[in-house]
Amino acid sequence: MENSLLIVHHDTGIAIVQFNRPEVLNALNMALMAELVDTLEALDKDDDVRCIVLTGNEKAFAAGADIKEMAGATAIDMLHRDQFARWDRIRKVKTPIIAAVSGFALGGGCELMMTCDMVVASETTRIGQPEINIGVMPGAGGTQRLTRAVGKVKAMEMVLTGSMITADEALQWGLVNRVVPVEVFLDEAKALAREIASKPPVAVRLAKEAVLRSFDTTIEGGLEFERKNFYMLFASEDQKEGMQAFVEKRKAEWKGR
Ligand code: DAK
Repeated sequence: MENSLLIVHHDTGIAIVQFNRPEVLNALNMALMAELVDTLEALDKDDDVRCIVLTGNEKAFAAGADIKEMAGATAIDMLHRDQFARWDRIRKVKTPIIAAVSGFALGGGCELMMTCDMVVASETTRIGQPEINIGVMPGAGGTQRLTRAVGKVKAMEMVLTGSMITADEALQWGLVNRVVPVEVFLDEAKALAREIASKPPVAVRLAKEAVLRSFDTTIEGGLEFERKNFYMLFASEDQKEGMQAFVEKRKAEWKGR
């Protein structure tokens, strides 16, 4: 499937979704975001897709929301467009999403990266929340997800100065899973995606859901949720198969049921 704003490739068990606005460093305009959310939701319903890789190109994952599109808007325009409601739908995608990041991941690009479940970054990655430099502030998780990921003082510095951090800093700060040479960042992300795609799909989805729940609940509520998901997996054929295969010392064959 190929069109102007996104390119989607399917590989065994995984899908790769690539932003396709290289001329503006993959700035996230409304049309692209609409297409992205629809695409992710469609892939989420496809049983053959068990992990998604979201990527840009070597120069930019995404340099943020499209400033030219937002520049003249009033608060009421922004409210009516409600383009940002779409961002919440990404959080509800049950299939794991890996961001394969290289170059700029700024503003909304950084926020989108943080909405993903894991991040493979190239050595040339530059991450930041530069909204302060254009008279606004982060609006899609840059004050919340970033703070939870890196802590108050580092988030405060990034948000109040708009300065960018390097891939190595992002690794040290827990924003990305690994940093690899630029030539292989997409391959590494795909390899991680394939590994996840090889796991029992129902368990993967319920485990992702439980990890994400930790952001929205107390430890007690989260542990309760985790336990219920754990019990629920005993209703799956894959649990029976996985444990039986272990006992019989053979490789399990997952059915996704
Ligand atoms: N929007 C539109 N165009 C952009 C862009 C952007 N964010 N970033 C880059 N471009 C365009 C440039 O205008 C230029 O286009 P032409 O002039 O050639 O037509 C082209 O991409 C190449 O950029 P540069 O010539 O500037 O390239 P450089 O290598 O010199 O500089 C840069 C790269 C990334 C440092 C620079 O382009 C830059 O500072 N870009 C802006 C970064 C930025 O401020 N990003 C934050 C935008 S605000 C929300 C959801 C999301 C958001 C808010 C709320 N809710 C759910 C409530 C998000 C807000 C934002 O992201």
